[in-house]
Amino acid sequence: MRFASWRLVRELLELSDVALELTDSRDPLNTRSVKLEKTASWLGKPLIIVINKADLVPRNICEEWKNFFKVKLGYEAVYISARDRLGTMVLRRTIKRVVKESAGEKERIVVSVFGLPKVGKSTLVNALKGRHSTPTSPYPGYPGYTFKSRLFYVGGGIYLIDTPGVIPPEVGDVEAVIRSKPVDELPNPEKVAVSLIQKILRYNKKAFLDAYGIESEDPNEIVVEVAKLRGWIKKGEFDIYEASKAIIRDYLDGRIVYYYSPTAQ
Ligand SMILES: Nc1nc2c(ncn2[C@@H]2O[C@H](COP(=O)(O)OP(=O)(O)O)[C@@H](O)[C@H]2O)c(=O)[nH]1
Ligand SMILES: [Mg+2]
Repeated sequence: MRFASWRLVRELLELSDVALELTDSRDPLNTRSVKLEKTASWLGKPLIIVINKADLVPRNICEEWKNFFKVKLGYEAVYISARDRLGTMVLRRTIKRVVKESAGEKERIVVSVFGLPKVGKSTLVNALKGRHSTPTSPYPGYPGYTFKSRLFYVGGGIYLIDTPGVIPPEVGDVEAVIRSKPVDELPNPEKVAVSLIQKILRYNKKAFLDAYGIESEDPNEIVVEVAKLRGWIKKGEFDIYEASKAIIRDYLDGRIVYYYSPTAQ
């Protein structure tokens, strides 16, 4: 996993007419990047907050987040499921409207895509590309930029820059930790899993009952139970290390139900 430098982020923003900030609908607050939002605003680029993985969260919660970002923070916001290709038409319309409002009618709209690891940037780019997209030539005419990129035409006058801005997590929440590295490379996954379980149980007491049939609400017990269920034993003891990583992966993959409302802070 390679994070974008903030220099690359600035260059991508400068080249685009509008930026998409992808967040995970299960925890938008800890998967947004205030630094990205500020950088875009400083460069005068409009930014749309895209609440992705809406298929994992009830619709009314998605609506609440959309309103939170719009009304409380003044951003354009849409919720989508990139995986299921739901909401992509609304996203396209929003892109066009936002660019029109900020820069007037444009024949060609260039869009950049940003977000923390695993929020769904690649999935969204593929969903928008569909079968009909055509790569254009390398992004021309910008001497002095540190990266080479291509534009993909995705229809309707919209072009995507194919270099995603992978934003390094800034916040201290466990959400940032699990996205900072591939799960297999996380230092101390046992501790990370316990924090993650605590976080999940705060809003969903039944999360581990539903996901694994485990009744316990004690984080350490839950990890042991997962090791038992999978039959993971090492040197005569339950393999807490592997179980911890499995729980983190199951959460990232949406197999453990978790979400909260913006008013539940
Ligand atoms: N349930 C669900 N999963 C998604 C969605 N979009 C992406 N994913 C999954 O989230 C994981 C990370 O997606 P990816 O596009 O690689 O994220 P990236 O790191 O931001 O490029 C993958 O397992 C995707 O299948 C979505 O809308 N719903
Ligand atoms: Mg990706």
